[in-house]
Amino acid sequence: MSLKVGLIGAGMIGLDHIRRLTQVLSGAEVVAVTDIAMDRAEAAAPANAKVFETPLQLINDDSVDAIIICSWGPAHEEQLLACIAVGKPVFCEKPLVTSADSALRVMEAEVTHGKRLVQVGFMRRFDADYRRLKSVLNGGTLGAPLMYKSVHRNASVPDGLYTSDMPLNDTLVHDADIARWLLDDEITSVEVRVPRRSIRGKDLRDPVMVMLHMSSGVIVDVEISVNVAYGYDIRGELSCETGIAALPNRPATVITDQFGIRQAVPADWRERFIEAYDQEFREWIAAASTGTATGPTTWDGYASTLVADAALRAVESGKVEQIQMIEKPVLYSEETIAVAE
Ligand code: NAD
Ligand code: ISE
Repeated sequence: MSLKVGLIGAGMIGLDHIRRLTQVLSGAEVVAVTDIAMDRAEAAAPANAKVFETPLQLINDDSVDAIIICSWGPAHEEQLLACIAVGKPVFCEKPLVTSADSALRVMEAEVTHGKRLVQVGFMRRFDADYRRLKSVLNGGTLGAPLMYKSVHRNASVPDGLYTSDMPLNDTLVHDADIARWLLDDEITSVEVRVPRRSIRGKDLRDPVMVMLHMSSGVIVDVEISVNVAYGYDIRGELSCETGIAALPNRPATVITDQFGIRQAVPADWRERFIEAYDQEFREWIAAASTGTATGPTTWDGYASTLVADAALRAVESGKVEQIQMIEKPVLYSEETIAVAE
Protein backbone atom coordinates (compact mmCIF):
# COMPACT_ATOMS: atom_id res chain seq x y z
CA MET A 1 0.00 0.00 0.00
CA SER A 2 1.41 3.39 -0.87
CA LEU A 3 2.00 6.25 1.57
CA LYS A 4 -0.54 9.05 1.06
CA VAL A 5 1.34 12.31 1.14
CA GLY A 6 0.14 15.91 1.49
CA LEU A 7 2.52 18.64 0.34
CA ILE A 8 2.60 22.23 1.65
CA GLY A 9 4.28 24.87 -0.56
CA ALA A 10 4.22 24.25 -4.32
CA GLY A 11 7.20 26.43 -5.16
CA MET A 12 10.57 25.47 -6.65
CA ILE A 13 11.45 22.57 -4.40
CA GLY A 14 7.84 21.56 -3.75
CA LEU A 15 7.33 21.00 -7.47
CA ASP A 16 10.57 19.05 -7.70
CA HIS A 17 9.52 16.78 -4.83
CA ILE A 18 6.08 16.22 -6.41
CA ARG A 19 7.86 15.19 -9.63
CA ARG A 20 10.12 12.88 -7.63
CA LEU A 21 7.24 11.21 -5.78
CA THR A 22 5.01 10.85 -8.83
CA GLN A 23 7.52 10.03 -11.59
CA VAL A 24 10.70 8.64 -10.04
CA LEU A 25 10.10 6.82 -6.77
CA SER A 26 7.62 4.17 -5.74
CA GLY A 27 5.83 3.69 -2.44
CA ALA A 28 4.12 7.08 -2.13
CA GLU A 29 1.48 9.15 -3.87
CA VAL A 30 0.75 12.86 -3.54
CA VAL A 31 -2.93 12.98 -2.54
CA ALA A 32 -3.11 16.61 -1.37
CA VAL A 33 -1.44 19.96 -2.02
CA THR A 34 -1.77 23.43 -0.52
CA ASP A 35 -0.08 26.79 -1.02
CA ILE A 36 -0.91 30.33 0.05
CA ALA A 37 -0.99 30.94 -3.70
CA MET A 38 -3.96 28.70 -4.57
CA ASP A 39 -3.22 28.86 -8.29
CA ARG A 40 0.18 27.26 -7.64
CA ALA A 41 -1.40 24.50 -5.57
CA GLU A 42 -3.96 23.82 -8.27
CA ALA A 43 -1.37 23.75 -11.04
CA ALA A 44 0.93 21.46 -9.05
CA ALA A 45 -1.62 18.96 -7.77
CA PRO A 46 -1.50 15.58 -9.56
CA ALA A 47 -4.76 14.32 -11.07
CA ASN A 48 -7.19 13.22 -8.31
CA ALA A 49 -5.21 15.02 -5.57
CA LYS A 50 -7.19 17.34 -3.29
CA VAL A 51 -6.29 21.01 -3.11
CA PHE A 52 -6.68 22.56 0.34
CA GLU A 53 -6.97 26.23 1.20
CA THR A 54 -4.82 25.98 4.34
CA PRO A 55 -2.00 23.79 5.66
CA LEU A 56 -4.04 22.92 8.77
CA GLN A 57 -6.88 21.50 6.67
CA LEU A 58 -4.40 19.38 4.73
CA ILE A 59 -2.56 18.15 7.83
CA ASN A 60 -5.79 17.19 9.62
CA ASP A 61 -7.42 15.48 6.65
CA ASP A 62 -7.90 11.72 7.12
CA SER A 63 -6.77 11.00 3.55
CA VAL A 64 -3.24 12.26 4.37
CA ASP A 65 -0.84 9.84 6.12
CA ALA A 66 2.31 11.99 6.04
CA ILE A 67 3.28 15.56 5.17
CA ILE A 68 6.05 17.28 3.21
CA ILE A 69 6.67 20.93 4.17
CA CYS A 70 8.17 23.06 1.39
CA SER A 71 6.87 26.47 2.50
CA TRP A 72 9.21 29.30 3.56
CA GLY A 73 11.23 28.84 6.76
CA PRO A 74 9.21 31.23 8.98
CA ALA A 75 6.05 29.17 8.28
CA HIS A 76 7.59 25.83 9.28
CA GLU A 77 7.05 25.95 13.06
CA GLU A 78 3.27 26.21 12.99
CA GLN A 79 3.03 23.49 10.33
CA LEU A 80 5.43 21.15 12.17
CA LEU A 81 3.55 21.56 15.45
CA ALA A 82 0.27 20.76 13.70
CA CYS A 83 1.76 17.55 12.20
CA ILE A 84 3.14 16.46 15.57
CA ALA A 85 -0.19 17.22 17.26
CA VAL A 86 -1.91 14.65 15.01
CA GLY A 87 1.04 12.21 15.15
CA LYS A 88 1.78 12.21 11.40
CA PRO A 89 5.34 11.79 10.04
CA VAL A 90 6.61 14.98 8.44
CA PHE A 91 9.49 15.77 6.09
CA CYS A 92 10.41 19.44 6.57
CA GLU A 93 12.67 21.27 4.14
CA LYS A 94 15.55 23.18 5.68
CA PRO A 95 15.77 25.38 7.64
CA LEU A 96 13.79 23.43 10.26
CA VAL A 97 12.72 26.80 11.69
CA THR A 98 14.28 30.24 11.84
CA SER A 99 15.23 30.66 15.51
CA ALA A 100 16.52 28.52 18.35
CA ASP A 101 13.43 29.23 20.49
CA SER A 102 11.23 28.02 17.69
CA ALA A 103 13.35 24.83 17.33
CA LEU A 104 12.99 24.19 21.07
CA ARG A 105 9.20 24.39 20.82
CA VAL A 106 9.17 21.82 18.00
CA MET A 107 11.60 19.59 19.90
CA GLU A 108 9.50 19.76 23.06
CA ALA A 109 6.38 18.77 21.12
CA GLU A 110 8.13 15.79 19.47
CA VAL A 111 9.71 14.64 22.73
CA THR A 112 6.32 14.85 24.47
CA HIS A 113 4.83 12.82 21.63
CA GLY A 114 7.50 10.24 22.48
CA LYS A 115 8.42 9.05 18.98
CA ARG A 116 10.38 10.61 16.13
CA LEU A 117 8.11 12.12 13.47
CA VAL A 118 10.29 14.81 11.88
CA GLN A 119 12.96 14.42 9.17
CA VAL A 120 14.78 17.62 8.17
CA GLY A 121 15.74 18.20 4.52
CA PHE A 122 19.52 18.03 4.86
CA MET A 123 19.95 16.14 1.59
CA ARG A 124 23.76 16.30 1.53
CA ARG A 125 23.80 13.46 4.07
CA PHE A 126 22.24 11.23 1.37
CA ASP A 127 24.71 12.22 -1.37
CA ALA A 128 27.04 9.40 -2.43
CA ASP A 129 30.12 11.69 -2.54
CA TYR A 130 29.58 12.99 1.00
CA ARG A 131 28.91 9.44 2.20
CA ARG A 132 32.25 8.31 0.68
CA LEU A 133 34.06 11.23 2.32
CA LYS A 134 32.65 10.20 5.68
CA SER A 135 33.59 6.58 5.19
CA VAL A 136 37.17 7.55 4.25
CA LEU A 137 37.40 9.62 7.42
CA ASN A 138 35.91 6.87 9.57
CA GLY A 139 38.27 4.33 7.97
CA GLY A 140 41.05 6.11 9.89
CA THR A 141 43.75 5.82 7.19
CA LEU A 142 44.21 9.61 7.02
CA GLY A 143 44.51 10.12 10.78
CA ALA A 144 42.46 12.61 12.74
CA PRO A 145 40.63 15.45 10.97
CA LEU A 146 42.13 18.92 11.48
CA MET A 147 40.27 21.27 9.14
CA TYR A 148 37.35 21.15 6.71
CA LYS A 149 36.76 23.60 3.88
CA SER A 150 33.20 23.98 2.62
CA VAL A 151 32.43 26.06 -0.47
CA HIS A 152 28.77 26.86 -1.14
CA ARG A 153 28.15 28.90 -4.27
CA ASN A 154 24.81 29.64 -5.95
CA ALA A 155 24.46 31.19 -9.40
CA SER A 156 21.82 33.66 -8.17
CA VAL A 157 19.02 34.23 -5.70
CA PRO A 158 15.40 34.68 -6.77
CA ASP A 159 14.38 38.36 -6.64
CA GLY A 160 12.65 39.68 -3.55
CA LEU A 161 12.44 36.42 -1.63
CA TYR A 162 15.20 36.84 0.88
CA THR A 163 16.54 39.41 3.35
CA SER A 164 20.15 40.60 3.45
CA ASP A 165 20.95 37.89 6.01
CA MET A 166 19.87 35.01 3.78
CA PRO A 167 23.41 33.61 3.31
CA LEU A 168 23.71 33.31 7.09
CA ASN A 169 20.18 32.38 8.17
CA ASP A 170 19.15 30.16 5.26
CA THR A 171 22.15 28.92 3.27
CA LEU A 172 24.71 28.28 6.04
CA VAL A 173 22.55 25.61 7.72
CA HIS A 174 23.60 23.06 5.07
CA ASP A 175 27.33 23.61 5.75
CA ALA A 176 26.79 23.57 9.51
CA ASP A 177 24.85 20.34 9.29
CA ILE A 178 27.31 18.58 7.01
CA ALA A 179 30.23 19.59 9.24
CA ARG A 180 28.48 18.17 12.33
CA TRP A 181 27.54 14.95 10.49
CA LEU A 182 30.88 14.42 8.75
CA LEU A 183 32.98 15.10 11.82
CA ASP A 184 30.48 13.58 14.28
CA ASP A 185 30.99 16.62 16.46
CA GLU A 186 29.18 19.74 17.68
CA ILE A 187 29.88 23.36 16.79
CA THR A 188 30.82 25.41 19.84
CA SER A 189 31.42 28.89 18.38
CA VAL A 190 31.11 30.86 15.18
CA GLU A 191 32.85 33.85 13.60
CA VAL A 192 32.04 35.67 10.40
CA ARG A 193 34.12 37.86 8.10
CA VAL A 194 32.59 39.98 5.36
CA PRO A 195 34.84 40.61 2.36
CA ARG A 196 34.25 43.08 -0.44
CA ARG A 197 30.59 42.87 -1.44
CA SER A 198 29.67 41.42 -4.83
CA ILE A 199 28.04 43.94 -7.14
CA ARG A 200 25.67 41.14 -8.15
CA GLY A 201 24.60 40.64 -4.53
CA LYS A 202 22.15 43.58 -4.58
CA ASP A 203 21.04 44.11 -0.97
CA LEU A 204 22.44 40.83 0.29
CA ARG A 205 25.44 40.52 2.54
CA ASP A 206 27.23 38.39 -0.05
CA PRO A 207 29.77 36.79 -0.04
CA VAL A 208 30.55 35.82 3.56
CA MET A 209 33.27 33.75 5.19
CA VAL A 210 32.29 31.78 8.26
CA MET A 211 34.50 29.86 10.68
CA LEU A 212 32.86 27.10 12.67
CA HIS A 213 34.82 25.91 15.72
CA MET A 214 34.09 22.27 16.55
CA SER A 215 34.34 20.91 20.10
CA SER A 216 37.27 18.67 19.04
CA GLY A 217 39.26 21.74 17.91
CA VAL A 218 38.67 21.09 14.20
CA ILE A 219 38.01 24.36 12.35
CA VAL A 220 35.57 24.46 9.44
CA ASP A 221 35.80 27.37 7.07
CA VAL A 222 32.79 28.08 4.92
CA GLU A 223 32.58 30.33 1.88
CA ILE A 224 29.05 31.33 0.98
CA SER A 225 28.57 33.19 -2.27
CA VAL A 226 25.03 33.27 -3.58
CA ASN A 227 25.44 35.24 -6.80
CA VAL A 228 28.41 33.77 -8.66
CA ALA A 229 26.59 33.70 -12.04
CA TYR A 230 28.52 30.71 -13.45
CA GLY A 231 26.49 27.97 -11.74
CA TYR A 232 26.02 25.97 -8.56
CA ASP A 233 29.38 25.02 -7.12
CA ILE A 234 29.62 22.87 -4.00
CA ARG A 235 33.03 21.80 -2.73
CA GLY A 236 34.36 20.10 0.37
CA GLU A 237 37.91 19.25 1.40
CA LEU A 238 38.93 17.53 4.58
CA SER A 239 42.49 17.99 5.87
CA CYS A 240 43.62 15.19 8.16
CA GLU A 241 46.91 14.37 9.88
CA THR A 242 48.35 12.31 7.02
CA GLY A 243 46.31 13.22 3.96
CA ILE A 244 43.34 15.01 2.51
CA ALA A 245 40.03 13.81 1.09
CA ALA A 246 37.88 15.97 -1.19
CA LEU A 247 34.53 15.81 -2.95
CA PRO A 248 34.80 15.41 -6.72
CA ASN A 249 33.34 18.08 -8.98
CA ARG A 250 29.97 17.04 -10.41
CA PRO A 251 29.08 16.09 -13.09
CA ALA A 252 32.31 14.07 -13.22
CA THR A 253 32.58 13.68 -17.00
CA VAL A 254 35.63 15.52 -18.33
CA ILE A 255 35.29 17.00 -21.82
CA THR A 256 38.37 17.59 -23.95
CA ASP A 257 38.11 19.52 -27.23
CA GLN A 258 39.53 22.50 -29.08
CA PHE A 259 38.48 24.81 -26.21
CA GLY A 260 40.33 22.89 -23.54
CA ILE A 261 39.75 20.28 -20.85
CA ARG A 262 36.70 20.95 -18.69
CA GLN A 263 33.77 19.76 -16.64
CA ALA A 264 30.26 21.22 -16.74
CA VAL A 265 28.93 23.16 -13.73
CA PRO A 266 25.43 22.27 -12.46
CA ALA A 267 22.84 25.03 -12.87
CA ASP A 268 21.42 24.68 -9.37
CA TRP A 269 20.80 22.42 -6.38
CA ARG A 270 18.14 20.43 -8.27
CA GLU A 271 20.78 19.22 -10.73
CA ARG A 272 23.73 18.78 -8.34
CA PHE A 273 21.81 16.87 -5.68
CA ILE A 274 19.20 15.08 -7.80
CA GLU A 275 20.27 11.62 -6.66
CA ALA A 276 20.71 12.74 -3.05
CA TYR A 277 17.11 14.02 -2.94
CA ASP A 278 15.91 10.73 -4.47
CA GLN A 279 17.72 8.73 -1.80
CA GLU A 280 16.55 11.11 0.93
CA PHE A 281 12.93 10.42 -0.08
CA ARG A 282 13.42 6.66 -0.50
CA GLU A 283 14.50 6.57 3.13
CA TRP A 284 11.74 8.97 4.23
CA ILE A 285 9.00 6.95 2.50
CA ALA A 286 10.26 3.74 4.13
CA ALA A 287 10.21 5.27 7.62
CA ALA A 288 7.02 7.31 7.22
CA SER A 289 5.21 4.20 5.98
CA THR A 290 5.81 2.73 9.44
CA GLY A 291 4.61 5.93 11.13
CA THR A 292 8.00 7.28 12.16
CA ALA A 293 11.06 9.19 10.89
CA THR A 294 14.76 8.50 10.38
CA GLY A 295 17.57 10.68 8.93
CA PRO A 296 18.35 14.23 10.13
CA THR A 297 16.43 14.96 13.33
CA THR A 298 14.80 17.92 15.02
CA TRP A 299 17.98 17.99 17.15
CA ASP A 300 20.02 18.47 13.95
CA GLY A 301 17.63 21.23 12.86
CA TYR A 302 18.04 22.87 16.27
CA ALA A 303 21.86 22.65 16.09
CA SER A 304 22.02 24.28 12.67
CA THR A 305 19.57 26.99 13.74
CA LEU A 306 21.83 27.80 16.71
CA VAL A 307 24.70 28.22 14.24
CA ALA A 308 22.65 30.58 12.07
CA ASP A 309 21.66 32.61 15.17
CA ALA A 310 25.31 32.77 16.32
CA ALA A 311 26.47 33.78 12.83
CA LEU A 312 23.96 36.65 12.82
CA ARG A 313 25.31 37.81 16.21
CA ALA A 314 28.91 37.39 15.01
CA VAL A 315 28.45 39.48 11.90
CA GLU A 316 27.19 42.34 14.07
CA SER A 317 29.71 42.00 16.91
CA GLY A 318 32.77 41.10 14.81
CA LYS A 319 33.60 38.62 17.60
CA VAL A 320 33.64 34.88 18.05
CA GLU A 321 30.13 34.00 19.28
CA GLN A 322 29.63 31.00 21.56
CA ILE A 323 26.91 28.38 21.15
CA GLN A 324 25.10 26.90 24.14
CA MET A 325 23.06 23.77 23.47
CA ILE A 326 20.53 22.25 25.85
CA GLU A 327 21.18 18.69 26.96
CA LYS A 328 20.31 16.31 24.15
CA PRO A 329 16.94 14.62 24.76
CA VAL A 330 17.15 10.81 24.89
CA LEU A 331 14.85 10.65 21.82
CA TYR A 332 17.78 11.93 19.72
CA SER A 333 20.61 9.95 21.36
CA GLU A 334 22.60 7.68 19.06
CA GLU A 335 21.41 4.59 20.93
CA THR A 336 17.71 5.47 20.66
CA ILE A 337 18.09 6.30 16.98
CA ALA A 338 20.04 3.09 16.26
CA VAL A 339 17.33 0.97 17.93
CA ALA A 340 14.55 2.78 16.04
CA GLU A 341 16.30 2.45 12.68
P1 NAD B 1 9.56 29.05 -3.22
O1 NAD B 1 9.30 30.47 -2.86
O2 NAD B 1 9.84 28.70 -4.63
O3 NAD B 1 8.33 28.16 -2.75
C1 NAD B 1 7.74 28.27 -1.50
C2 NAD B 1 6.24 28.08 -1.68
O4 NAD B 1 5.64 28.00 -0.38
C3 NAD B 1 5.58 29.24 -2.42
O5 NAD B 1 4.77 28.72 -3.47
C4 NAD B 1 4.76 29.94 -1.34
O6 NAD B 1 3.59 30.55 -1.84
C5 NAD B 1 4.46 28.79 -0.39
N1 NAD B 1 4.23 29.19 0.99
C6 NAD B 1 4.98 30.06 1.72
N2 NAD B 1 4.48 30.17 2.94
C7 NAD B 1 3.37 29.36 3.01
C8 NAD B 1 2.43 29.06 3.99
N3 NAD B 1 2.48 29.62 5.20
N4 NAD B 1 1.46 28.16 3.70
C9 NAD B 1 1.38 27.60 2.48
N5 NAD B 1 2.25 27.86 1.47
C10 NAD B 1 3.23 28.73 1.74
O7 NAD B 1 10.73 28.55 -2.27
P2 NAD B 1 11.61 27.23 -2.42
O8 NAD B 1 12.91 27.58 -3.02
O9 NAD B 1 10.79 26.14 -3.01
O10 NAD B 1 11.93 26.94 -0.88
C11 NAD B 1 10.98 26.36 -0.02
C12 NAD B 1 11.70 25.77 1.21
O11 NAD B 1 12.61 24.78 0.79
C13 NAD B 1 12.55 26.80 1.98
O12 NAD B 1 12.52 26.48 3.35
C14 NAD B 1 13.95 26.61 1.41
O13 NAD B 1 14.98 26.98 2.30
C15 NAD B 1 13.94 25.11 1.17
N6 NAD B 1 14.84 24.68 0.07
C16 NAD B 1 15.64 23.62 0.30
C17 NAD B 1 16.52 23.18 -0.68
C18 NAD B 1 17.43 22.05 -0.43
O14 NAD B 1 18.40 21.90 -1.15
N7 NAD B 1 17.17 21.19 0.54
C19 NAD B 1 16.54 23.83 -1.92
C20 NAD B 1 15.67 24.89 -2.13
C21 NAD B 1 14.81 25.30 -1.12
C1 ISE C 1 18.47 26.67 -1.14
O1 ISE C 1 17.40 27.04 -0.32
C2 ISE C 1 19.00 25.35 -0.75
O2 ISE C 1 18.68 24.80 0.26
C3 ISE C 1 20.13 24.89 -1.56
O3 ISE C 1 20.51 23.57 -1.26
C4 ISE C 1 21.24 25.81 -1.23
O4 ISE C 1 22.43 25.44 -1.87
C5 ISE C 1 20.86 27.22 -1.64
O5 ISE C 1 21.89 28.07 -1.24
C6 ISE C 1 19.58 27.65 -0.94
O6 ISE C 1 19.16 28.91 -1.44
